[in-house]
Amino acid sequence: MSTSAKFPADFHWGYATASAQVEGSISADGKSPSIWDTFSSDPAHSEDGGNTSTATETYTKWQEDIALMKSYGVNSYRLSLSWTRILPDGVAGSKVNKAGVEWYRKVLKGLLEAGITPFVTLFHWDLPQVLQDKYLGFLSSEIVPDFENYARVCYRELGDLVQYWFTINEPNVYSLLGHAIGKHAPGRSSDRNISPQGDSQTEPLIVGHNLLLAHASAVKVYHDDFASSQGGKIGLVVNMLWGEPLTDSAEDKAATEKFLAVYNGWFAEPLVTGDYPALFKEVHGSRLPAFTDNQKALVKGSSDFLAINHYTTNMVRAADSSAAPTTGPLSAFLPGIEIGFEDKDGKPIGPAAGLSWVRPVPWGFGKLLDWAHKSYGLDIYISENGVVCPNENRLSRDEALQDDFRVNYLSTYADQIALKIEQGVPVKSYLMWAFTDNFEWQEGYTARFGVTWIDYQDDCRRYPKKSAGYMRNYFAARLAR
Ligand code: PNW
Repeated sequence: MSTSAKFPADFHWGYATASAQVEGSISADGKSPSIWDTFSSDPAHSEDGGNTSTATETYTKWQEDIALMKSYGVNSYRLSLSWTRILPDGVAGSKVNKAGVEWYRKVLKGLLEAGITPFVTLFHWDLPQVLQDKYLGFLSSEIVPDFENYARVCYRELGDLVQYWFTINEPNVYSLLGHAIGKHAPGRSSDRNISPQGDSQTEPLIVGHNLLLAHASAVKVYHDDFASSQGGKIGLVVNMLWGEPLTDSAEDKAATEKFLAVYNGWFAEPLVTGDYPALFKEVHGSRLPAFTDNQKALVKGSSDFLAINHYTTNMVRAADSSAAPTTGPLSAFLPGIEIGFEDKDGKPIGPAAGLSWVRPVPWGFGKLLDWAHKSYGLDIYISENGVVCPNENRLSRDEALQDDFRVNYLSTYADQIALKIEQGVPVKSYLMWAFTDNFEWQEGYTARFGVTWIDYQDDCRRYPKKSAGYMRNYFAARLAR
């Protein structure tokens, strides 16, 4: 590495997307509905009534996308597979949809020909609706063999083109937003104004348990039957927040430990120890399903690396045990703490962005990298990181293309990675969210996370934002050759 290089030559950088958020063409070539196709077809379920039916039309525009990405200088790209394109009937033993497989083969080959390494997520939340209808999806342990089968089909049909697999995206967010808060598919919650069904205290724990077992089973299949011939790596993607105690008091420090164990540790610690963090068990008591000894052995060591999606930092303080954070994914799930964006003097720890739950706090990212390295000791892949600029959706196109707020966010977060690599933290990738603006779940199309602006009024035409060029130059100057 030359002395000015900050990232090793084999460092992976680029952008990320997910099938339901970009593909569109939701009934093309034999695809069946996912829970997000169904859920978003009700306009009440998103900010602007948006749904998955067209998204950014990547299903038809994939060649243009690869060319654009190449012009951005990236060496890597993260995408996800739509289960319902590959196995429209969902269940184990059902027919593989050749047309769906072929589409992904074309995309993966196109990426490789452009010199871009694909990182492929098996499950980024778009569960087959048939499996939700049949046994309530991840609320049932029946999902485990069906997911294992789906994973095997993917390795068999696509694995010759893939060296990096992510099993499941953000099990914590899928559990909490889908089964406690109820704002994500399948939309279950204790709040009867939101859903006729659900129990926010127990269901996320059951769903989380089955997600971990599904993940670990899919990894076992890869390790046993594919890793030696295909030579890839595989692991889980966890959404992680950094939490900083509001004061030096023992109470605030303890509350912060609990916050980190419950949000980050819930899915990360079992990968290493085969069981939930002690603090997590303490918080949830008998509501938490227990792993059998065989399951512990299956889950322990089930990730070749730790993939982290990270967006922001919260200040944490101890609160009355009946209080719960009022914002963010943990609301109504973690009593006894309060979170916020102000320090003890009431000063904001970062400027307001275009979404209330994200604020730029680059030093928090640095602390998270240290903590994750110390806690789990695995190689770290940053699989998402990004921001929405203030008012971004209300700006004209020309204004939105000058996304200095994002330039600042992405470059200062990338600087933290460079710093931590220098200090010995094994960070292997920086995959930013997102390649283009896209369908942002309950925000519909109103939250624009992309480094590419999408004109939803004009055939989803793509326009590079300033950040795309900035990050190309950033890595051109810092990546060792
Ligand atoms: C992640 N929260 O979701 C997902 O992996 C992406 O699909 C998504 O587009 C991206 O982050 C931006 O939101 C999250 O409320 C959704 O803390 C919500 C939260 C976190 C992550």
